[in-house]
Amino acid sequence: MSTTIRTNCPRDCYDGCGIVVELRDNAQPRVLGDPTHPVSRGRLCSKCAIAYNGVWQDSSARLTHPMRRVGKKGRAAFERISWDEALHEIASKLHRIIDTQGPEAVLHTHYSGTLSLIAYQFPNRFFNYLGASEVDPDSICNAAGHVAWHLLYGNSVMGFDPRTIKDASCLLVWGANPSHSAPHAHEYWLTEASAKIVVIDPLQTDTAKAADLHLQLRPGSDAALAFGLLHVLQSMGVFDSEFIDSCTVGADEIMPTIKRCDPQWTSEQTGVPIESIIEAARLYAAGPAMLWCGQALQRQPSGGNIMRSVGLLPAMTGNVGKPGTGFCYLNYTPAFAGIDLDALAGAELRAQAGKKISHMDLAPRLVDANEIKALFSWNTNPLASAPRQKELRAAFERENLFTVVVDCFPTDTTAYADMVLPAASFLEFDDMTFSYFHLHMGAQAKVSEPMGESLPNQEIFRRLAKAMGYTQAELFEDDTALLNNMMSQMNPGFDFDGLKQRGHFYITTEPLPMHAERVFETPSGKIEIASNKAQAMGLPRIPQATVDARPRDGRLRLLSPASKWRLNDSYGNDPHIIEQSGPATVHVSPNDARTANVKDGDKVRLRNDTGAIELIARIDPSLLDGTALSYKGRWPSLESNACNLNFVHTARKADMGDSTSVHATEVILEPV
Ligand SMILES: Nc1nc2c(c(=O)[nH]1)N[C@H]1C(S)=C(S)[C@@H](COP(=O)(O)OP(=O)(O)OC[C@H]3O[C@@H](n4cnc5c(=O)[nH]c(N)nc54)[C@H](O)[C@@H]3O)O[C@H]1N2
Ligand SMILES: Nc1nc2c(c(=O)[nH]1)N[C@H]1C(S)=C(S)[C@@H](COP(=O)(O)OP(=O)(O)OC[C@H]3O[C@@H](n4cnc5c(=O)[nH]c(N)nc54)[C@H](O)[C@@H]3O)O[C@H]1N2
Ligand code: SF4
Ligand SMILES: [Mo]
Repeated sequence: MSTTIRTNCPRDCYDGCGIVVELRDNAQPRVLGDPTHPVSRGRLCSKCAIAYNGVWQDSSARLTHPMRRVGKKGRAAFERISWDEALHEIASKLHRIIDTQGPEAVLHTHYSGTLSLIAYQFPNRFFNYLGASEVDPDSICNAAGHVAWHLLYGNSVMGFDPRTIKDASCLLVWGANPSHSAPHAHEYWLTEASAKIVVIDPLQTDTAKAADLHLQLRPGSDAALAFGLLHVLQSMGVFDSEFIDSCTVGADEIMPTIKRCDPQWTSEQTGVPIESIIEAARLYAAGPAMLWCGQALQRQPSGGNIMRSVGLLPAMTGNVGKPGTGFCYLNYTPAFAGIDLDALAGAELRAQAGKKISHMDLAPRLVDANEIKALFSWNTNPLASAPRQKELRAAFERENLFTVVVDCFPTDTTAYADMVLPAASFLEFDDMTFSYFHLHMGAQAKVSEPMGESLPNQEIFRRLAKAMGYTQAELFEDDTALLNNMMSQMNPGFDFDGLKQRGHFYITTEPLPMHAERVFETPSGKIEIASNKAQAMGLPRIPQATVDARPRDGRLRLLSPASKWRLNDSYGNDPHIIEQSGPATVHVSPNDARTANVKDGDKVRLRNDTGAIELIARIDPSLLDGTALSYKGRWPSLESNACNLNFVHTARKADMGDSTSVHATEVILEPV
C-alpha cells in the first residue's frame, strides 16, 4: 500500500519545484517530482532527487539530538544532552552576556538553508526582541545588486513575471546560469520561449550553448558592454524619448558616456567581437525585450555600478511596464501575494536598530574578544560558505566565544559549536514555500515526524524564548496561527489544507504587470539614471563605463558559481553526490595551463595572500585566458586538504552594500 503527499522544495533556488512523496509500508518515503507542477513537470533536479532520498532521510547522517561540546573547538567532540539542559544552559549564558555587555554582544548569522517562510523568518523574532547584532545575510550573496536597483528603480525585488515571455521577442540572460541555478527554467521556460535568447557570461555554460547568441565577455567588464549596447541602440534610433522624458531623470547626463562607448572601444574593453555587440543590440532593439540579471553579475568589485549600468537598457529603450518587457533580479513573490514578511520576522519587536555586520567583516570582527561574546549560526554553514575560511576558523576557535549552531546535519560549522541543536528538515513540518522567480506559492507539508529529537527552527526559538523567561506573545505564536494568518493575507479562496491538496498556486491567473503605472519608489518617483542619493552615499551620480583591472602578474580571476550537484553547500555530504561530482577541479584555458606548466589531470595549487587550496586541473578550451572556474559548495572537512574555495576568497568588498566580490578572487596557479 502506498499513499502520496504533495509538498514543495524550499531550497534557495529560482525554480521552486513541486514534490510528491510516496509513503510506502515499512519503507523509506520516496521523494519525487510533482507531475502537476508547471515549472518542474514531474521531475526534481538531479541533486535533490539524490539527496532527498539520501542524506536527508538518513538518521546516521543527520543531527538527531542536542549536543554539548566536550573537546577542543573544531574537533566535533560532543556529548548528548536533553533539550531542557541545552536551552537552560544557553539561556543562562545569554542572560549573563546581556546583563554585563548588552544584547549587541550577541550576534546571529543565518541565511539560505531553508527558505520556507516560517523556518526562515520566525527565529528573527527572537533575535529582534533580544536586540541582537546580525550578520547581514545578503552581504554574502546579492546586497550590491539590491542597493544598485534601489538607486535606479527604487525597488530590487519587483522583476518581470516569467509568464510574460510569450510577449517578448528577446531575452537577455546576463550573469546567470540557469542550466545550474534554475535547471527547470533552463530546460522548459527558455527552450519553449519564442524570444531570441542572448546570454552574457564569461563561461560557455549549457544555457549559453543553447542560446541564439552568447557574448563571452571578460568578467567584470559588464558596465562597458552595457554602455556599448546603449551606444548601438542610440545610433539605431530606438531610444524611447517619450518614456525617457516622462519616466526618468538624468538621461542627459548619461548621454556623453553613451556616445563615447562605440563598438570598437567596447570590444577592446570586454573582449566581445564588434559583430556580436551589434547583433545583441539588434535583437534587444526588436523588442519587446526582457532582461534577467543573475546574482553573479554583481559579485564583482564594481558589482553595484555594473547593475546600475546594465539596468539602463530597459530605461533608455522604454522596455518597462509593458507585456514582454522588464528586468528581473528577484521577485518578492510572498510580498506580492500579500504576506507581511516584516511581521513574520518580528521587525517591530526590535526596540532599537542593532548592529549589522557584513559577511566580509565577520572574521576580523569575531576574532575581537571584546565585541561579540555569543554567536548563533542557524540555517547557514559559514565555515563552508563565507570568505577568509582560515581566519574565520581561528575566530570560531576563540574560547570565550559562546557558539550555538542549528542545522540538520553535522557540518564544518557545527564542529566549532559549544552547543549543537538539531533542526527538523522540510519533510518534517508544515510551512509555506515560494519561488523568487516564478510567481507561485506552495505548501510545505509534513510527511514524517522530525528525525530523532530534532525540531523546526521556529520551535527551537519558541522554546529558547521560554527558557529566557520572555513572555512577549509574538515569540510563541504557533505554526497553525502563522499559516492561517498568511493564508488570510493572501486570500486565494482556500485555506492551508486546500493549498496542501493543490500543492501550489500562482498568485495571479494572468501575468502580473510590473511597473505598469510607471511610478518608481525613488526619491523623484522616476527612474534615477542620475541619483542624488548615490552621490550622498559617496557613489558616482551616474553609472560609469568602467571595467575591472585585469589580474596582474599572471594571476587568474577565479569564478566559483553554482554547481549542478550542490545547492550552495547543501548536499556536499551526500555520498552519491560526492561520487557523481568527482574530486574538486579547476578549469583553466590551454594558454594559462601552458604558462603555469600544468597538464590536464595534474594536481595544482591555487594561492594568494589569503590562502592556498589544492585541486585537480582540467584544461578547458572554452575558458577565457586569465579566467579560472571551480564550482562552489564542497565541504572543507571532506576535502583532502580540509578547505574549499573560500580559503582563497579574500573578502574584498563590492562597491555597494558591503557585499561580496567573490567572482573577482585572484589566484596564482601552480603545479603541486
Ligand atoms: N566561493 C563562493 N562562495 C559562496 C558563493 C559563491 O558563489 N562562491 N555563493 C554565496 C551565496 S550566493 C550564498 S546564498 C551563500 C550561502 O551560504 P549558506 O547560507 O551557508 O548556504 P548553505 O551552504 O547551503 O548552508 C545552509 C545550511 O543550512 C542547513 N539547513 C537546511 N535546512 C535547514 C533548516 O531547516 N534549519 C536549519 N537550521 N538549517 C538548515 C543546511 O544543512 C546547510 O548546512 O554562499 C555563498 N558562498
Ligand atoms: N544548482 C544550484 N543552484 C543554485 C545554487 C547552487 O549553489 N547550486 N545557489 C543558489 C543561490 S544562493 C544563488 S544566489 C543563485 C545564483 O545563481 P546565478 O544567479 O546563476 O549565479 P552564479 O551561479 O554565481 O553565476 C552565474 C553565471 O554568472 C557568470 N559570471 C561570473 N562573473 C561574471 C561577470 O563578471 N559577468 C557576467 N556577465 N557573468 C559572470 C558565471 O560564469 C556563471 O555562469 O543560484 C541558486 N541556485
Ligand atoms: S533545488 Fe531547485 S531545481 Fe532542485 S528540486 Fe529544489 S527547487 Fe527544484
Ligand atoms: Mo545566494
